[in-house]
Amino acid sequence: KRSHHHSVGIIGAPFSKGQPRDGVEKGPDLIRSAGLVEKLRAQGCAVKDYGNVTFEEVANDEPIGNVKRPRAVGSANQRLSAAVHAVKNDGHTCVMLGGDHSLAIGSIQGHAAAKKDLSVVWVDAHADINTPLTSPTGNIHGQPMSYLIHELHSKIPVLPNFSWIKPCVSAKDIVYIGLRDVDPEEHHILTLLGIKGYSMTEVDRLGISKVMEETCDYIFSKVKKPIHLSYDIDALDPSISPATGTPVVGGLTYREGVYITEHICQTGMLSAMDMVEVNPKRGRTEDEISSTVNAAVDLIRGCFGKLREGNHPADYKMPLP
Ligand code: EXY
Ligand code: MN
Ligand code: MN
Ligand code: MN
Repeated sequence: KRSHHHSVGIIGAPFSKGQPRDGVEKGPDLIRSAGLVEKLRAQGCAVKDYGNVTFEEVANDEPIGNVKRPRAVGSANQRLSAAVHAVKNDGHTCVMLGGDHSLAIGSIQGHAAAKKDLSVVWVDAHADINTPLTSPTGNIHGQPMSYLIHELHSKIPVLPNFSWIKPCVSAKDIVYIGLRDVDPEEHHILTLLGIKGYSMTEVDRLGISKVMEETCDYIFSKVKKPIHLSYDIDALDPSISPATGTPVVGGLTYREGVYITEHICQTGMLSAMDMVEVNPKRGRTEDEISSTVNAAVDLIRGCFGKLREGNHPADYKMPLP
């Protein structure tokens, strides 16, 4: 039984320059149009929508090495970080609507500024842990974790507009779920740092309930740190969420995806989350777009108490004849 009521602060980040495909900047408003705020209120949450972060136009954003649009990404994340910090200081659980996954840099940084010592649960087909020097594409949405982890700090070169970033997560406080497209360089980093991860192979072997039980045993093994849940919609199978920039076959089912959110919710430790990489321009039909967006909304609802068994308000009174 849960009488816990959630106070949710929503911040939109319509930003796409961490990767090359446009459309992902439409994610925040699309997720709102699908009724996110109303649905969270209907399930008993107090919701404040802080609107969208505005980003500066960056001229002459030439690559540094192979890293694409570093100045725009650095600047956007600095603004997002301040916005997330403010939402946390107002006492809400923060929901950051992306936008591409490079935004996890600002979201986690802003979260860490308000809450010392986070754990990060990263649900994604990809590990997003390339350094600027290992990245095969130069796209920063494949790199955010590398800027945030203490143990990788010495491997990160200086980039314009990145000097405000201070590593704020320890390798031992991270769990990946849903991995199935990991670059060799990333696999080396994950192994070297001993980062905990449940690839789709482990999801197949253990089942999602055991994966979540182990995930929480692991992150809560010493102290109960607040959780930052970074949810990339491409963790789900593309049959459910095709409208995304880098779909990979063999993903989480809708039910596994929702189970993760229900389990994270019941820990009572969710402090901030990201919902990223919803890109309507990558959907081939209206149905593909709505399936992706509705999945994103349902995953967020699962994080804030929606149960598939049903819910009712604690003070519910049956009508009398
Ligand atoms: N690992 C590849 C890269 O670094 O470019 C692909 C990254 C895709 C990242 C998506 C959003 O999660
Ligand atoms: Mn990602
Ligand atoms: Mn991904
Ligand atoms: Mn709860």
